[in-house]
Amino acid sequence: MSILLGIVGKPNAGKSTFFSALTMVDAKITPFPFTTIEPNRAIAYVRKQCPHVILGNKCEPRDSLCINGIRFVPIQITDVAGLVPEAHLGKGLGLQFLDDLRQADALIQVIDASGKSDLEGNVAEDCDPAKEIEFLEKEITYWIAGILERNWSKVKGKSISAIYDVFNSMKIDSAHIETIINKIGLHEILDWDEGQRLVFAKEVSKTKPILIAANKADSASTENISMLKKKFAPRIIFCSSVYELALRKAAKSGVIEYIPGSSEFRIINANNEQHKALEKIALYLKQNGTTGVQNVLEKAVNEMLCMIAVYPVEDEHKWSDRKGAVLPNVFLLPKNSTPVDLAAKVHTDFAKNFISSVDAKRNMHISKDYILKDGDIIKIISG
Ligand SMILES: Nc1nc2c(ncn2[C@@H]2O[C@H](COP(=O)(O)OP(=O)(O)OP(=O)(O)O)[C@@H](O)[C@H]2O)c(=O)[nH]1
Ligand SMILES: [Mg+2]
Repeated sequence: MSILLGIVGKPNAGKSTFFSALTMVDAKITPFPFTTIEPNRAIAYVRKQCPHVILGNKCEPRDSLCINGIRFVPIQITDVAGLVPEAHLGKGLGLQFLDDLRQADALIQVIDASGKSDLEGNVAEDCDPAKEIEFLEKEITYWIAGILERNWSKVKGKSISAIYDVFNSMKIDSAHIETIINKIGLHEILDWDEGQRLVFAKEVSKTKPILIAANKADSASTENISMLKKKFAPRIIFCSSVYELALRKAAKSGVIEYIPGSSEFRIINANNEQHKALEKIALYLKQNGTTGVQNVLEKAVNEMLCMIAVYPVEDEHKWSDRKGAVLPNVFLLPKNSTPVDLAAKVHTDFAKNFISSVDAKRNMHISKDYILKDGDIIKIISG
């Protein structure tokens, strides 16, 4: 199963714009709250240096893309409805729709750094974007508490292993739950009162890491930007989803040449109006490096989830599969993965019958406990 990132935040923050910019899937975007009701889900790509550059031979990716030596590795992202304060009391669309995020490995909260919309997503002036972050954390805790409440009658009076299943379905493993229970000193028999269940939910909510995408940075004041940086660095990245979306669309229609996430673009064929709009974006890129959108995704995958890209091959000399396709596949694995973990990703039988493995870059055998590194090219030898 590939990685899934969930996009959350208040209405009108630009979640769907952020989602579209990353996936190029048309999602409904309007300046009004609650535009998105049903979740959007699609593929986005994280960038990695493609090792074909070292080899000097062209690669033939099957499960990913390679543009100018950059490998684009697919992951999934999902964009859901907006969340408002007191959603747990039924405000806005409530909390139930967050259940679409159960399978998310991590969350990205999109906030309106410009402060030009209130917590309900209505157009306003001088709103404090930091408030968005505070209320969302609280609602996420209530969401998790709600999941526990809905299952409580089934698990009440049993030993803790009874709630492992509830949270395994949220990609939270049993070891985490056990650590939390020990940390907050709860009984291992599920006889907790409501207050204890809420304390537990608060701890569980911390296991879903949240990265903050400070969106609409193109129209945010310098005061807002420095305040947000001061309060939330290093888990905040500033971005402009409208600019990233505009660049990708312009590239798709041949107006410019632009590689997603890069710090520049080249105009090919633009009319006056397009020139003007592109000049504004070029200025933003000059001042900020990139639009920041792709950086959010990559920080989530590389730094929050600590994933590395590994390339399995069958021919360790040509870095190819049996048919000669160079570096056809790439897998994202959590750091500290071993060749056996890679084998399991390729095929369960592969891991079961694992014999040994070769590091193709160094052309040497490696032990089955070897800790894989980002960019490794590995041949698995299996019985
Ligand atoms: N200036 C600026 N406006 C943006 C940016 N991203 C989105 N917007 C605008 O913000 C408004 C809301 O965008 P959406 O993407 O629909 O917001 P949402 O968070 O999905 O909203 P809901 O689905 O209603 O929760 C639209 O008018 C967008 O054009 C940005 O980076 N900069
Ligand atoms: Mg939306």
